[in-house]
Amino acid sequence: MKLIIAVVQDKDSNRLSKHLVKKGYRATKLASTGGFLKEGNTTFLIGVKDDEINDVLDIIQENCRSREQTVSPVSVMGGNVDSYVPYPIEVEVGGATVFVLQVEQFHQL
Ligand code: 2BA
Repeated sequence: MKLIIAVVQDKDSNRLSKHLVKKGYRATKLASTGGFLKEGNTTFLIGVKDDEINDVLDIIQENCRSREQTVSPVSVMGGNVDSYVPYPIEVEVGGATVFVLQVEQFHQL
């Protein structure tokens, strides 16, 4: 068994969870915050059998888009005067950042 951890943009999270449920996959959604932008995103925990990984990765890829985001200097640097950059910057966020971990044990007690 594997645990897929996927960080996705909030805008994609409802569509992704709908498609996961439709295909019979169980997932937990956690409200999370990106360390760089300090904005909300959604982290999915998805426990799957080894042979289901590629199918779930496809579902994630189909339902998560990458977007350009303009970030104001203050929100990036958290208002730190020493590291202040006086112009906005563009970053490309997502589709999804995905980790696949080996699960040692799985219990539902
Ligand atoms: P954030 O940390 O808020 O990052 C948002 C986007 O800002 C990133 O998009 C990337 O394009 C840019 N970015 C992040 N750190 C940067 C840096 N040090 N310098 C320049 N640009 C930077 P993504 O790479 O698609 O990441 C989207 C979200 O996925 C991240 O939000 C974070 O919540 C998560 N994530 C990405 N890589 C991760 C990692 N290695 N470990 C844990 N979470 C990660």
